[in-house]
Amino acid sequence: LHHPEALTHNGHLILWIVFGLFSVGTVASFAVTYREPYRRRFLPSLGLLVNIIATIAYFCMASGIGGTIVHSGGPRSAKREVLYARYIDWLFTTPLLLTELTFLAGLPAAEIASTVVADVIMIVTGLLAALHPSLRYRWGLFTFSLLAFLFVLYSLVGNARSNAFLRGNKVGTLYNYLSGVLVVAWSAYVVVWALGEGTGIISADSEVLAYGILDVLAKPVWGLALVLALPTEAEVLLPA
Ligand code: RET
Repeated sequence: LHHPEALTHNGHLILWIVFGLFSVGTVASFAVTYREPYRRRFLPSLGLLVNIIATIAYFCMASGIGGTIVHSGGPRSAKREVLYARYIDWLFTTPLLLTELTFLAGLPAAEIASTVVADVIMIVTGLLAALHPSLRYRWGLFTFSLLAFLFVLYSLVGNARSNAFLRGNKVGTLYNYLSGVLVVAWSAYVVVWALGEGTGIISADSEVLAYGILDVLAKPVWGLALVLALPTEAEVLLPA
């Protein structure tokens, strides 16, 4: 590559569009949270926070900060723009999303904590993988990230699922649905990473589009589905 694979005008346009979608998601989450009485705002307010953080992250990326050109040894991605701002967003939002889902399931606090810690390790090693200048070591860090991800998935489909069914059939069914969508959507991030940052098979612009679609699905759509489908049995009340 003679020129670094940087975002073009199209990439920035997509980032602004996703910023717009998240702004709408934030307004919707705000409305959904504050129409609830105070004690019922725990789950919706986590979703609101996720949308606020992502809106700010997309504003930064669209307006041209939060990216850096990375030099890798690989043939396809010798120089490429990596939007590290994503990982800062994910560092806060993925724990919040997991907190929503595991509280819904009624998972014991210690297991929520270990799931969230694994998730943080996943994001931090994923960021380091994206920034590492050597393609070989990049896949080493990717492997750490993937192992942490597998731990997260294991606790979601194992213990958390059985806990959700202990809270009743309605909660179990909703949990099954939401965790199923989560497993598929989150796994798709790994595929996009491998095709984008990992190998340079897709352009930086295509990567922006793919992550944009996944982010809108995994944050506002998924979060609003959780809150709007919540049966009374599944409420997580704030202390009185
Ligand atoms: C990376 C690359 C390294 C391997 C793994 C990854 C997983 C990322 C995930 C991201 C999820 C993001 C969400 C964001 C917003 O809602 C870092 C791509 C395992 C699972 C859900």
